[in-house]
Amino acid sequence: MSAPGKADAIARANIALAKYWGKSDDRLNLPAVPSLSITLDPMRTETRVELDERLDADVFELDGKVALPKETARVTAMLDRVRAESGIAAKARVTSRNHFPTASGLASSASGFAALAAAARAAYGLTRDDAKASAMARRASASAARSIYGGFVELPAGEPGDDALAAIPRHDASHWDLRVVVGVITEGRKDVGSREGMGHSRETSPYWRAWVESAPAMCGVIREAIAARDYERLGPVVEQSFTTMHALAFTSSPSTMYFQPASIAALQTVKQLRDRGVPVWPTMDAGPHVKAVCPGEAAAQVEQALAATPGVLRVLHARPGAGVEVG
Ligand code: 2P0
Repeated sequence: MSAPGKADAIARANIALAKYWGKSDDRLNLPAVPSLSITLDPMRTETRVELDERLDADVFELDGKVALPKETARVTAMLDRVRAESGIAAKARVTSRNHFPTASGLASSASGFAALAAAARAAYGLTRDDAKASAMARRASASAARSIYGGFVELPAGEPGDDALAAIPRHDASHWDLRVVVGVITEGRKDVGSREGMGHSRETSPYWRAWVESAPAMCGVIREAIAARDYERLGPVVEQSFTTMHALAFTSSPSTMYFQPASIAALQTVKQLRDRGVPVWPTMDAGPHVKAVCPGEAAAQVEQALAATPGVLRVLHARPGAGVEVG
């Protein structure tokens, strides 16, 4: 075998400023709307892929424990594609570790599948090709396509059938010192997962069509505002992208509501800060946590105010980070 047989990769989480919510092709996992995110430090996943001719099936260990069968099945699905492309049939041992601050409110699937795609391609001897790794990561989890690249990254909407769809790096991490301050809200019931939630929105929300029609313009403004480092233009659209996405979830039947009372309190904190002249706008994902997006110089004030908000357990501070690193 000419493959090195073993490779390591590190990938970071990301947070979407323009949200992805809903698919145009379920089988190929293609998004119905474009999204744009910041790849984040210090939330990262480290993954090792080691080929082992003696194995009859892939083995996946996550954070020191053998993973659940359904988690291993998603890993095997990706490895099967790498095996098909490389022509090497050997199974692999995959070891993955998340270095996330405790209950960060940020999903590890994006960094996890990005690190896996990059490590697996290298271990099976494929030449580094970030666009291919991004498309492969997208098949597993669309947000993972964005974590292949650092800084500010866009994932266009996919036309059904376009299995090559990959993210596009717009600017690297040094382009703009934007910060994301996460207000971690009380751990309560388990939320409806993103995949299930977005499918339900597409099937049942009367606003689905309006979302698909309006999301590209919001993403376009966000793209332009980032290019111009224009925070005044960026902030209101970042808010509108998440409120429109949550309106979709909220108006699904039965309703999917990700907000908890403390989410509202944290959103009010952000609004009050802004009323006092602090540049800060919020976003939220498929969970109750509030993520405040602000320029670096405002971050300390935002952290302090969010930490003092009733129901906010702790506050985390993230900044633009690098794309996938393969070793
Ligand atoms: C995003 N989210 O753009 C949006 C906003 C959550 C809310 O991408 O079904 O795990 O695996 O492609 O990528 C999370 O959804 O969904 C997500 P699948 P994924 O960040």
